[in-house]
Amino acid sequence: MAIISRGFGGRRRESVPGLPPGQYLTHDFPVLSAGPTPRIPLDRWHFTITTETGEQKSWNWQEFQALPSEDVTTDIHCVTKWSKLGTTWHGVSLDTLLADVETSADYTMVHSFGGYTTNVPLEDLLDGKAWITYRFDGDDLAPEHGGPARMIVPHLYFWKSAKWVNGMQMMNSDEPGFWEAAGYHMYGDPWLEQRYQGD
Ligand SMILES: Nc1nc2c(c(=O)[nH]1)N[C@H]1C(S)=C(S)[C@@H](COP(=O)(O)O)O[C@H]1N2
Ligand SMILES: [Mo]
Repeated sequence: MAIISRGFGGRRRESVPGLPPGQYLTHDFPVLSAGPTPRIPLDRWHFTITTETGEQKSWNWQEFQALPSEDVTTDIHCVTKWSKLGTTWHGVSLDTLLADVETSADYTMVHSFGGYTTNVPLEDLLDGKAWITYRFDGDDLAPEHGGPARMIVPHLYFWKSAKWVNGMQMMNSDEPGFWEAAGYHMYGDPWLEQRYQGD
């Protein structure tokens, strides 16, 4: 009997629309940080794109705030198995930030204040798939969730969504970031359960 009810539980979970395999729903917003929360004064904030040829494009907070921004409603999926559906954010799309950037690189390394890194293919940041957000659920983004601003790449596991983001480097070949070097998957598609290397 126990085996049958476990089976049912598994099937019921997987049948929630929008919930990738192996995930459960949470209504909290857990905090997952590999180190202390950096406090970044707005007058020291910047976001810098560096191409594979070394060209740079940079925005300070004021310049960043002046860019066109949009509301985003999206589901998020952490590799530790929690998912939140219908989260609401506000920020600038990577399409806007990358519009005038000339590159032939296929990969990027996203960098954060505090030293965190994560690799994301360039095409996964384009066409309305990624944003640098500074509001969550109608409020300024809390420091523990990445404020003043974090990237969100919600179609990949949430470790790809760098908190306290400050830049990205274009790369001709794929290289592992912080968690990827520790054994997490290089791509991280939650629908394919790409949690760890070899998944
Ligand atoms: N800079 C930075 N970004 C990060 C992390 C981190 O430790 N440092 N953790 C990642 C992981 S593993 C997850 S699941 C999410 C957690 O975001 P949250 O704390 O807002 O829930 O942030 C991701 N981005
Ligand atoms: Mo995570």
